[in-house]
Amino acid sequence: MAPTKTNDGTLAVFGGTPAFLEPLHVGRPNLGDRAAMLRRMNEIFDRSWFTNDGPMVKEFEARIQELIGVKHCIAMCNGTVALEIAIRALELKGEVILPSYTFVATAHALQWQEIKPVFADMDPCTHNINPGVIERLITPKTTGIIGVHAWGRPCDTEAIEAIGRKHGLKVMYDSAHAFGCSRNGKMIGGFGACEVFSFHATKFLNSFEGGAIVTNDDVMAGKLRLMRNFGFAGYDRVIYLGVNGKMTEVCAAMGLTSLEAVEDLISINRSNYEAYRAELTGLASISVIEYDPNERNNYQYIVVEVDAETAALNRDELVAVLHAENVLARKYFWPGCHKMEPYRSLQPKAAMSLPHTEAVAARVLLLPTGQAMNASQIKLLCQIISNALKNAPAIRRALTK
Ligand code: T4K
Repeated sequence: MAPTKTNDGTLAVFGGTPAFLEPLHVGRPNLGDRAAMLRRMNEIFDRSWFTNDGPMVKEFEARIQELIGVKHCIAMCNGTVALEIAIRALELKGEVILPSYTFVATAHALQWQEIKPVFADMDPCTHNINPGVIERLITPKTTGIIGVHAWGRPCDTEAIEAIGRKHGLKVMYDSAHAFGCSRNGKMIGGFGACEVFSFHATKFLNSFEGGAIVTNDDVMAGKLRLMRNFGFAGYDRVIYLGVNGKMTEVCAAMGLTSLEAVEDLISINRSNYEAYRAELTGLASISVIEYDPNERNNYQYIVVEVDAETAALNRDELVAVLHAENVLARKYFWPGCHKMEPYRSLQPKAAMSLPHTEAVAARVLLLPTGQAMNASQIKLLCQIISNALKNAPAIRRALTK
């Protein structure tokens, strides 16, 4: 745990000592049972089987299939390559509709394959793609829709898939944030033609680097396994166009160790989330996004909205205050994919149809959680926010000096 200061509470933006003597990161990796991980590492060394569909990868895939209730899990080297392979396996081309409010990897996975990402606005209440705007973005070139379950809160899968069926479009999901979450009682992973998880170090389920495509489609699963391994169907026999998307044994070992810790991590994340809510509720113009208590959530993200119209300090000013205190709050997914290259140059007018994306991207900040945080740190962090709001005019002056 990062040590905290013992001074008089003067905010660091005014020259006080930072409240936390070491940086608090958003996305600090969580660790399952270290001894179990080391045992698995030893097994890998003893077996001398390091990658190429090894036993740890197979076990990891089987456990995920069982946990999610899906027929096939194909583990990959990371979420971005998994997205690229899924897009290719679905034979998406031309144009694909997706939200602009996502990590840039979702858009890059399309553009990398010369498919145009067509950015849809979000529903500001859910931060997910607004199904109501999708139909007007469909052109003769549209082949698919990618929904993103931002912060693990599922998209409106019924509405998106109904549009897909109506227009003959394939639907897949970027479920990078949503491992362990459910919609209407059904685990994320079972929706659309396929769903893609990320197991990056910063994610709820962490395999150092990693990802997976999950699907109930047998034919697609067969194709995905070939594509992941250069199209090999046996020694010297290549029967399909493929790439290297394989997960290593060490990553699978970490994934298995994280899987065993899932319930503990949910409980830590949830109690952090509730501590933040308790401390921040009541602060004018600040709100913490809600998770549906009737569903399974991983509570991996503490997402705070700062109402730009009424807040004493805007989001960027609050982030500057927190950074000065060694709290490395993040502005995900600012400024929106449409404002990042190459989309900014390729689609200079995209912003005109993305008002909610722009507004939400300007008011969201993420705070640290997971095993790295405890209740007293959360209390202190929230006191900094409260203190900053009370001293807004002086902070503004200090920040513009
Ligand atoms: N789709 C969505 C919706 C996604 O959010 C992501 C990834 C993807 C697709 C792609 O999946 P992958 O190909 O990554 O599997 C970070 C993560 O690198 C990225 O995985 C994640 N989304 C994104 C939301 O966050 P950056 O550029 O912000 O990373 P960085 O280096 O600034 O690290 C984030 C914070 O985590 C830092 O404050 C430091 C801390 N950290 C990070 C690592 C790697 C640690 O404390 N320890 C660590 O080992 O993208």
